[in-house]
Amino acid sequence: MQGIAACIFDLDGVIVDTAVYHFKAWKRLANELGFSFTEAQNEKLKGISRVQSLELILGWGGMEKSPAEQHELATRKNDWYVDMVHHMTPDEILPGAKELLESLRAAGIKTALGSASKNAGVILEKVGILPLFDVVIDGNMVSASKPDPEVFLKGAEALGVSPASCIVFEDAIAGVQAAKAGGMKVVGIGEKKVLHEADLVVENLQEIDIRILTNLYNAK
Ligand code: B16
Ligand code: MG
Repeated sequence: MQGIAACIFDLDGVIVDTAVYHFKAWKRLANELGFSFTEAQNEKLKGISRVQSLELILGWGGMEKSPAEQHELATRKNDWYVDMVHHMTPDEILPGAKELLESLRAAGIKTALGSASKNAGVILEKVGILPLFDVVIDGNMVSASKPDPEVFLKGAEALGVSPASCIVFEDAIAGVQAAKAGGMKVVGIGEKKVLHEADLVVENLQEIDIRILTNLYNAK
């Protein structure tokens, strides 16, 4: 049997915790519009695109905006968010992520990023791990959001490997579903009771090594 050809990583919640910056920027926007925005609401936006996030937030605030106004609001939020991520440092890489990427490279297993974020490239650059990815597929390159498998299938295609030979790492339910829909094995990062559709769930990437991945890959 052929071994694992590639690992594909989600960004927010797997490699870095950008959710804290999304929260600050969305909260500022909601407050400027005159309503509150909670951390619990922010949880619901994980893995969801910027446009879909804004639609949900406006709904929670009981507001309707024209497409042009929505575009202006999303841009305003993104400008604040981009300002914050420009100050990110390598200290913000989540536990185990860099070590796993390095060990995959040493073992000849390809790596890709598969993120909904249109800012993925700059974030990887700021935290200093862009060179550890063979391919980056981000929100600028896909038309369908997770749970559609497009982002992961494009990653496999760009790497020149079959979807069945890939393992995906995801922290969002929609992302786990996207990987399964693409015919890939998936490791959930987070809570078992939330990510029960994943093939394996761990708290963080420190718990993962190539032996564990090989066992997972070879299991039915
Ligand atoms: P942007 P992921 C996602 O990242 C975030 O979880 C989600 O909260 C955000 O709305 C989305 O990226 C789009 O981000 O506004 O930077 O394009 O988990 O798919 O890496
Ligand atoms: Mg995520």
